[in-house]
Amino acid sequence: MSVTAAKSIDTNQAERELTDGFNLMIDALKLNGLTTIYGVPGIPITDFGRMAQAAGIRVISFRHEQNAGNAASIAGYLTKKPGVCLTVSAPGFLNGLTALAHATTNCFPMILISGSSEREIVDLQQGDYEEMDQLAIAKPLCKAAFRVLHAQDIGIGLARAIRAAVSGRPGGVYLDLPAKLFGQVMDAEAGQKSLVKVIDAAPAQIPAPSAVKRALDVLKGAKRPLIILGKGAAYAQADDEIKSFVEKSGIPFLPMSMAKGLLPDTHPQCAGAARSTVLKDADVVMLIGARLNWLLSHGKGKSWGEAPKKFIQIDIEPKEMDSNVEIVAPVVGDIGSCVSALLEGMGANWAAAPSDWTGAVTKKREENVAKMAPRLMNNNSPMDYHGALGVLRTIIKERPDAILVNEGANTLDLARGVIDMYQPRKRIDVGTWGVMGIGMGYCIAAAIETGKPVLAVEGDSAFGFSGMEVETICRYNLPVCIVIFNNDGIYRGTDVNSVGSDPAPTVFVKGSRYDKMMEAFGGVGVHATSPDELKRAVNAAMDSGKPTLINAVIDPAAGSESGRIGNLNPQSVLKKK
Ligand code: OXT
Ligand code: ADP
Ligand code: MG
Repeated sequence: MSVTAAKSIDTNQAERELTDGFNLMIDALKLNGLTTIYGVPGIPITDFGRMAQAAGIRVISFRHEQNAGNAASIAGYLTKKPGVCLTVSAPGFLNGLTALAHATTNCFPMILISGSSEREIVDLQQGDYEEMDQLAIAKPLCKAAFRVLHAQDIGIGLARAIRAAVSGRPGGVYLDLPAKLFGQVMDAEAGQKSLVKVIDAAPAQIPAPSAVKRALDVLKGAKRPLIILGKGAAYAQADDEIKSFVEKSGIPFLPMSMAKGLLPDTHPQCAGAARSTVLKDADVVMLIGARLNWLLSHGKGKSWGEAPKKFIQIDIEPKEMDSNVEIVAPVVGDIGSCVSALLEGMGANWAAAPSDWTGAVTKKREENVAKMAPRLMNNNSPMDYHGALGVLRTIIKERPDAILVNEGANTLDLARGVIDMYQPRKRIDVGTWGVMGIGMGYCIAAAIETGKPVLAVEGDSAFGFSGMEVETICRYNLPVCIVIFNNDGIYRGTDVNSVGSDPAPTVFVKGSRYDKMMEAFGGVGVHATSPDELKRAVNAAMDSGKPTLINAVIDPAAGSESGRIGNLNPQSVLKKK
């Protein structure tokens, strides 16, 4: 029975209990274990948030919907349950939509629930408060979109949204709830009966035995095999199976950014520090939960070298196969089931990968690690990226269960290479789009969903996209330590405008003190000018669990244009001096 169901007298004068759209939606969420909502209140969902909180749902109120949406998306990634974001109509909905599209692009399960204006007025375009045909706008940007018009359909509506978000390839789902729905009253017992507890929301998808055999045959014939682990493999939470498979095969593995830590970066088979070599020289590449998109140069071209390659791909989405290059051995299914089947098919006498190949990869890796090591030990002031990252690398080594949030350009690309990860799903970053603005939303959701300490390594530009949420972090007193790599701008702080008094487009106020922002809301602010100071401040923050923001002063000349992806940035050869 609904917690707050009202009593009323029906036409037959018999007393019966009533419920309404507010209560049914809350009951439906709770019934399905969706007990956290990330959002921004306002018309028509203000009371819904209050009532949800009163009913035991954790309601985390943000300063901007995009950050709430990003929080919901990463909650989905971390938990395999759809993260829920709640927005007001039109502008709030649109603010959340970027995050919904981001969730879909990254294959994170998320449900954006938005209040909306009255259908009758919207459809006649008569100018309702925050009028917008939200369902039509959301549709092309998400995996599925639904609208509920009647209270008795709330249960089915939410069930459809949950299944669409988590089954098959996960993604973002939009659920449109017009204002009138919330106040609709119905018989409480019938209302309870209308709710649906979703059973087996993401059913196992078992690969065909013939596909497994084909993949193993290709792998068996490889002289220089490589496994690429993507964030789909991390999402699948098949950590033990993946570890057993990789170790039994003896094949070098390359983790994509968010798959770092699925097996430790220090694992003897990890080829993260020999990336160019393994991509160029491998003859058989097995993709596990990774797409051959721009992050892997579409599986062709210079970075893949001259030698012909054979690709094996494990993915839950059949249409992913052959999307960029031919996949000679597609294995379609969920990663847990696929990897288990491969393991079983390998039997007891599987020959480990050829040792001349694994030896060559190890040698290259050790050379690169040794080359980088001295750069990480400098104590320069102002800091360069390597000096600052060297201390953060040690801190994560000492605190492997902390969650690392990372965005920026140089701040992202260099942190990815320098900071080793040791446990699955501990590194969360800009993902498939390379989007700035995920930072604070990810910090908040990571702290709330996992209860672990969070360390955010943020470019000063990147931080600006979601910086106001430091108030949210303080309000909920979350164990989040934000380190801002402050180089006075985007990529570098050294650009000048040679023709006028306006600043160049890539630079910010010089010598900004982001630490004062945190102090404004009662958190701890620290200004760090050397790696030693940075180390002390981060350790103090991680020990205390107090919301902390460290303004780490980085040499404005230290970065490069677009970090490691400068090749994607077109430059005019005709530009004026
Ligand atoms: O093998 P080789 O020799 O090649 O060496 C590789 C590894 O083997 C080696 N390595 C190691 N060596 C030693 N030891 C260890 N442990 C080790 N590990 C690795 O190191 C190299 C490099 O390895 P990596 O990184 O694996 O390889 P590589 O070649 O870089 O990989 C290729 C990629 C493509 C997979 C990789 O680069 C990647 O994942 N890149 C992601 C890039 C990305 O997404 N960038 C973000 C977008 S940039 C830009 O768009 C920005 N904007 C515009 C904007 C955006 N994005 N969004 C929105 C909403 N609006 C606007 C903006 C505004 S960035 C940006 C702000 C930037 O300014 P900030 O102030 O925030 O940041 P700063 O730059 O710091 O100022
Ligand atoms: P990365 O950016 O790390 O390379 P991508 O986001 O490109 O990773 O790829 C993730 C892939 O993982 C997607 O193609 C998605 O369909 C797939 N995927 C997600 N979850 C599962 C799962 N449980 N089983 C199989 N494949 C999955
Ligand atoms: Mg910067």
